[in-house]
Amino acid sequence: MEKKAANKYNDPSYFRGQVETYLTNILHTDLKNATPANMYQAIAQLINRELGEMRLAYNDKRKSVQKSTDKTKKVYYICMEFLMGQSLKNNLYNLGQQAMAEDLLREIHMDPQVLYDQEPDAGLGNGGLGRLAACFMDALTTQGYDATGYSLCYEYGLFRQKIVDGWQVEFPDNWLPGGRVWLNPREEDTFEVNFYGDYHEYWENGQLKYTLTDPQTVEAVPYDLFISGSGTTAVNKLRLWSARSSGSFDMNAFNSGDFTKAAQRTNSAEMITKVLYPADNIPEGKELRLKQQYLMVSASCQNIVRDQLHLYGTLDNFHKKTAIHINDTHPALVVPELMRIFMDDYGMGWEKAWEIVSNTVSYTNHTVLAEALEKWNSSLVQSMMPRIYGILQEIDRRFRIQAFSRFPGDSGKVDYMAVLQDREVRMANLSVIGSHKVNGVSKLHSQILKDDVFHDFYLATPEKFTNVTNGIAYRRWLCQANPELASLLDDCIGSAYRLDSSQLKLFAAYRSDVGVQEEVEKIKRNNKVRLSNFIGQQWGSAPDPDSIFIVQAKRLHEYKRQLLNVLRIISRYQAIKADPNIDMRPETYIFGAKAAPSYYHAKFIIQLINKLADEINSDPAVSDKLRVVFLENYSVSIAEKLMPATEVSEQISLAGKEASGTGNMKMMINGGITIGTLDGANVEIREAVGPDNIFIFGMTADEVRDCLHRGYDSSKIYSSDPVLKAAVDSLDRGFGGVSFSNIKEYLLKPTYSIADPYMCLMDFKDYCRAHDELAAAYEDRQRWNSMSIENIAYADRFSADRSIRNYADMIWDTRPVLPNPSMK
Ligand code: 26V
Repeated sequence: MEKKAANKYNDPSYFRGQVETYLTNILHTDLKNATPANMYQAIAQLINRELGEMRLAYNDKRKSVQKSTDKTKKVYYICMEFLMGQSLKNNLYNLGQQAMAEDLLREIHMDPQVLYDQEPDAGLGNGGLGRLAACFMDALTTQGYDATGYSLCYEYGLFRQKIVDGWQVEFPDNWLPGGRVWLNPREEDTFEVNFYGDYHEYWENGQLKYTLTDPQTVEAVPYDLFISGSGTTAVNKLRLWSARSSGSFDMNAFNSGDFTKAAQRTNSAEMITKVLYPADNIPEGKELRLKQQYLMVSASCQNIVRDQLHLYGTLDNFHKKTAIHINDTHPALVVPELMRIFMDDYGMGWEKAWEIVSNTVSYTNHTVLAEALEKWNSSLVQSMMPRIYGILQEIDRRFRIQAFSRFPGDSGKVDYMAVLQDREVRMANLSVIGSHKVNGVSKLHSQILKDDVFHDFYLATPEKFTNVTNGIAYRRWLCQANPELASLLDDCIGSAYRLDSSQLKLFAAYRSDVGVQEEVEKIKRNNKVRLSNFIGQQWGSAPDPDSIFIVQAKRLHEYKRQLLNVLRIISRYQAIKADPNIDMRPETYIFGAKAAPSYYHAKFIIQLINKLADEINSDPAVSDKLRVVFLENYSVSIAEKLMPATEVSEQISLAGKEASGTGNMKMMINGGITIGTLDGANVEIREAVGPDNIFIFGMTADEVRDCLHRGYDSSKIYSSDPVLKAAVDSLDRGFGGVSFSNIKEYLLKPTYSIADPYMCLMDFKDYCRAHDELAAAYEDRQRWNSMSIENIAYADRFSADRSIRNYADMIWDTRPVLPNPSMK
């Protein structure tokens, strides 16, 4: 009762009145005439205002809790990417105002979905890493942790993908016009960040001093995005820095009439946050990217230190009240930057500063691919941030002394672990050395970090290493994306699961309940119809909802092996051509994938998928049995339509390469059945559902290592398997009029590295075997539906809420400042 009165926004007539006022005063229209775009704008600004008021009230609460106990900390989650997607529906859901808003829309005959679709995705990330950060903000807030996310306010998010003649073409993603409503500018919290300049070190009274003259100063202007939680009055924020020139113009140039030159300074500063780098898991060692990293890091660290001093007036308890998490190595410069601030701005000595910094910072690794481990050219770092480089040299020097005493005489090992080596700055080593905890994102991945990637560090400091398996914001990916399934769960197990994911397990009791099985099947079919209609509207040809929907949606990368999927589809195509009367259920293969623009080989695979789709879909002899769909511009909002409609979840990376995967969890919780390798979180999915509710195939990570060790020869496998050989050979003639001999060569000839480096051919036969078993299981509708039910139920452990509690307990050592009253 008190709660209701406390929030006027819950009152439908107040809500409606505020929307009407905005429509008339700002947009000069009214409820009768408002377009969906008008309504989106009006409701979104209202919700943003509501969140702002909640934030104000929460600020007092969280600060007083922080000051009154030593058991809570402020968590800062720093990440170059937050792939937020749309916000309106999520915020309405979290605030419990979705029904009220949708009632108002229905009254004016507006389809809520049409309204939600007005909102552009905030595509400020590439894929798994950035989406994880977004899911974590939801879990942090819902559970009442005091947390702030820091990132960059890219003017352009991840490129929009168009497919032209099968080939990926990139277009700018100008998200701000529609997305700006959620961004709250905070001019007054602007910080200055220095780049370049003349740097000189000198000794004075036995102390090393320095001068830095004539740096290029850039302003970092913050834009705050409020993060709502479900069933709570807590509101956290994601602070996005936007770069701006500190002096408006180069006045000398301006006065002498050189206007272009005068504007250059402004332009080059503003370039820093112009666009998100569209590469994930492939090297992109560009100067501008390093500038992005340092801008984000320096502004965030200055802000964090100022917050701390405002609240406590001292830095002495910094690591007791502050946890700074670096999400992958991109923010690793927080280590030297905090050292710089503590020493240069607050006169702290090295030892004390190091003690505080290394006990504050923790680091998550998200990839084991050697080529994706970040390294920066030393001279680039030295010229762009000379003081930071000076500090890196000292970190490196002290680390080497320590490492030598741990591994006496083994200079090879020490060089390998060092920060500065071979004229490069190694960000992963810096992150491990500067952190008190390091974690991987699934059990297998964390083990590989200990055994392999960071083995020597593990030997030296085993207590640093731990695991936190990824999780997803299931209120978005299940409750909002699949409302029919969510309400079936409400009916069966009660609605408590919506805040306490462990309750989801109760649904397993319904595995043999024929009525529930049929409901699950019906809901899946409804979702397939919706997806099929969407595909039809967007690209002209709707797949048959009675075919089985087999989905592989993720970034395009060799290690994820979309090519393995394609080779099998080709063999299916050939089998149907050879036997037009073959008895089979129609199959629809759905792909969603963006390739890094510079990743040529990946783009060829996209073209292969699209050309194969053209040929199969237009061949009347097969098109009623086989269909291939490529979802152009795969994004968070397309994923929200795709996950609920997925029946088969393809998670087929080469074992040992996929750190975790999170799409696998989203499909699972929507009742999709996994066909996959024992890689990343698939291992734990199998543990959760048991071997009968998943289709596992292929080599294990250990077998992959052994096989490579013995010497892998793909051509032997090719020659000994006629089905595989025919599929590979068909690449020469190609599809849709385009030859893909280059891909055949990649599979068979050791041109750049070994042939078929991700071993598609090796796992092909077992992959086909697993698919055959899956097809048989699908025909037994009861069995399939009960598998589906168990997958939904046992997805409970892949909740981001659980991941965040693991981080809080094992890594940050903190507790909620405002425990969610509805959570246990
Ligand atoms: C690395 C690099 C290297 C330099 C150039 C740009 C760049 C950008 C990103 C990365 C690391 C990306 C790592 C990543 O996205 N990993 C994914 O993280 C997911 C969340 O933990 C996980 O589920 C996926 O398995 C993993 O591939």
